[in-house]
Amino acid sequence: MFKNILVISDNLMLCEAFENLIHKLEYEGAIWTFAVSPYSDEQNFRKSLKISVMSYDLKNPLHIKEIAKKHDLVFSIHCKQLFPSSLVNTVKCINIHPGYNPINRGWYPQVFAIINNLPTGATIHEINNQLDHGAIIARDFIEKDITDSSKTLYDKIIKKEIELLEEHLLNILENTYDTIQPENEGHLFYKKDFNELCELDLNENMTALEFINRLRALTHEPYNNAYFRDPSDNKKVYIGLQLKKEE
Ligand code: 0FX
Repeated sequence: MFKNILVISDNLMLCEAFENLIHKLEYEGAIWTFAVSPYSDEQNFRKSLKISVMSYDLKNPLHIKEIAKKHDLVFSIHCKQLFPSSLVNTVKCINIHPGYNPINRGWYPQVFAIINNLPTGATIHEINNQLDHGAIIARDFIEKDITDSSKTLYDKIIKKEIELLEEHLLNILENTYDTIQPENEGHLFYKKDFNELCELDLNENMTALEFINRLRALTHEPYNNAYFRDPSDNKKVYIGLQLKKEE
């Protein structure tokens, strides 16, 4: 049974959902703390959450020492910093990943699932020393449709992450869960792969399907992702796609 639990995140919406789950759980006697990384403003999180909120920089060895001393379980629910070995080798750390491991490891899984026609979903896994490689506690697919953009798929994935947490949180806290090892290397994509996708070459040849997939994979309101350069002044022109199936 874990008693001193830290939830590190840069995603307020997920923290709110997680806090609701904690309140619904019949798990007495645990001390819960939330924390944000330096990418987020903790005041903003404090305004919306009832549980106390810290700020930790996972690149700071003193912060790692403090986390390891105070906590016996740490969740990453979309924390933008990597968990260093010094932390994952000392305390049990668990990640909620917005992709189906090992098929969609790494950055913005739904984007690469559309581009590469891969299934996608969500995974809860133990964190080890390699990105999104730890033993899998729970995972599930979501339905992917030709009308999905990055944003509509992402919304389905977040919903699935919360469902998986709802189903498995108590077993995790009681340390009674089973794990399976990822079957293979799957796919791993990085932020730089995403950045490269965003620049469209006006002379590139591709099928209409490939072009539609590229644009819907990069359509995620409110962000400006896909762009081409105006040949007259070299300025970026952002482009998104609207998809609507007939009734
Ligand atoms: O919190 P999060 O949804 O998660 C991301 C990664 O996908 C995940 O693999 C990693 N573990 C986590 C730490 O960071 O990130 P976000 O809120 O910055 O982005 C949410 C979605 O928004 C993303 O899947 C794609 C979209 N997006 C985001 C940015 C910043 C864009 O389309 N363009 C962007 O510039």
